[in-house]
Amino acid sequence: MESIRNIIVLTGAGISAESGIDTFRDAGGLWEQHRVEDVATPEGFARDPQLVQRFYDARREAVQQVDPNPAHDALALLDQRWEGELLIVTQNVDDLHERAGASRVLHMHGELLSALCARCETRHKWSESLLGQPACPGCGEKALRPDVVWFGEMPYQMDRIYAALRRADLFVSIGTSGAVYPAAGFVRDAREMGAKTLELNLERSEGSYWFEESRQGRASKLVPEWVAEMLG
Ligand code: BV8
Repeated sequence: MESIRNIIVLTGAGISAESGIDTFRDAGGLWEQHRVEDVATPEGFARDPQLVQRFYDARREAVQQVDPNPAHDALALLDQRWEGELLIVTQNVDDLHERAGASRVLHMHGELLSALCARCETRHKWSESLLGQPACPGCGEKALRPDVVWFGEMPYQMDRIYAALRRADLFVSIGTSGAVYPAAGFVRDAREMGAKTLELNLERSEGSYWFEESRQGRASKLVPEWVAEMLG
């Protein structure tokens, strides 16, 4: 594609759906099984830490039973081949982008396979349960929480994301409903800064209006097709 050098790709739960990871808002999704306020807010954690730790323990275990799908593989190929700037900003807390081989990945809402100490703020790669309140390897305090961004908390590396949005020639959104901010506002930011905008999603998202082009279908089909176009 002429004049496209810097690309920013935003991904959501839809890109991991075909790997067998529940999305949030689709039928039978996570938010049908749990009240957001109870499991994904600092207040919910303060109220019932066991409930929250069980919720994330189950997802941490589940993600280790599944594998990346062709959509993750295609983005990893683009990451390996694209000479221009590329940043994959994911709202997902799974590690499927990295397991597919992508390295230019930023987890704006955190990672399941990481524990954050609420006392010394150090992070630790973590694949086991946090329910038993294990001691923090850094300070020894029993203050480890899931290293994820809850509602009302500031997403990670926002300055790096806005810097990439400012430099982007193309903004692509994959598998996200556009319901959660500030991620849902990135398409408008990118567009206002002159980038082309493309949506790849099973159905039109809440922010579909802001995209110049919107393609509907499964990520495992749409993403490899789009990457083939980019690599020509
Ligand atoms: C913050 C981590 C201050 C934990 C998550 C402005 C207006 C209104 C409200 C707000 C606002 N600004 C802030 C808010 C409040 C709030 C918010 O947005 N509330 C919403 C509900 C209205 N936002 C916050 O609290 C954020 N923090 O604002 O701090 C601030 C503000 C500005 C700048 C700096 C600081 C923090 C939000 C982060 C919360 N944590 N996750 C965890 O995972 O448990 S959010 C979580 O939900 C995900 O990370 C993701 O972001 C969101 C789920 O959305 P999707 O990933 O899109 O998934 P969903 O199921 O909804 O949709 C799936 C899509 O895929 C569908 O469209 C479907 O059609 C499609 N699909 C399905 N299968 C496929 C497919 N597509 C292709 N192929 C398939 N096979």
